[in-house]
Amino acid sequence: MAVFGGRRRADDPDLPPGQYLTHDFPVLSAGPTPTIDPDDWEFSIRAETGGIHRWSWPELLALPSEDITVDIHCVTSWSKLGTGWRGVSLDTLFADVETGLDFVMAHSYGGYTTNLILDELLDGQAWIAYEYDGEPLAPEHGGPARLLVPHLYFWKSAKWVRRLVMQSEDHPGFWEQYGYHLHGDPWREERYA
Ligand SMILES: Nc1nc2c(c(=O)[nH]1)N[C@H]1C(S)=C(S)[C@@H](COP(=O)(O)O)O[C@H]1N2
Ligand SMILES: [Mo]
Repeated sequence: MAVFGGRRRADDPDLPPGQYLTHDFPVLSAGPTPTIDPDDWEFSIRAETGGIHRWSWPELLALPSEDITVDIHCVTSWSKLGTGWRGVSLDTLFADVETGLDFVMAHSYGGYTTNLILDELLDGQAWIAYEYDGEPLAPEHGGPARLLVPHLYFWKSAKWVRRLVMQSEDHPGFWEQYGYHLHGDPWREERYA
């Protein structure tokens, strides 16, 4: 068979191993899209010190925000390069949070959870995103706001994020309990445990 012609996506240096490029924006949700009235929306961070840090929707929008252009990689093998978001850095949200714990469980409206390492959410690595491509984030993509952790497989970017809870151990979240990797680095192909 001729081997000429097709450019192999796997050889694209911007693509992690085993990923292919898509120009669509697939929707992957384990359940229905929750309806969240911005008046009822809140985001919180809970640390072991008992302190709960809470933001209403207007309070979130009043925080300094950033334009973010990043590549995203889904464990089902699609990658999308140069996606554009607007949101608040987790550095801003964690600024006044005192914690000695290393791990975080993200909880979403609707019940989805995913586990993360606090150090991997700081230093410009993660955001609460509320715009995509210059528009309010669509409900099916996690609107009004989702976690954005682009250096990990996209299942870690919890849609409809509601709170982050500090935890002393790296307990598995929703997909991690079904065998997805606890960490999920696409460059190391940490797909399944
Ligand atoms: N709350 C919630 N967040 C979620 C999911 C989900 O089912 N529920 N799916 C995850 C998975 S597996 C992926 S690949 C991305 C998909 O995001 P998208 O639908 O905007 O492409 O969201 C992640 N965040
Ligand atoms: Mo996914």
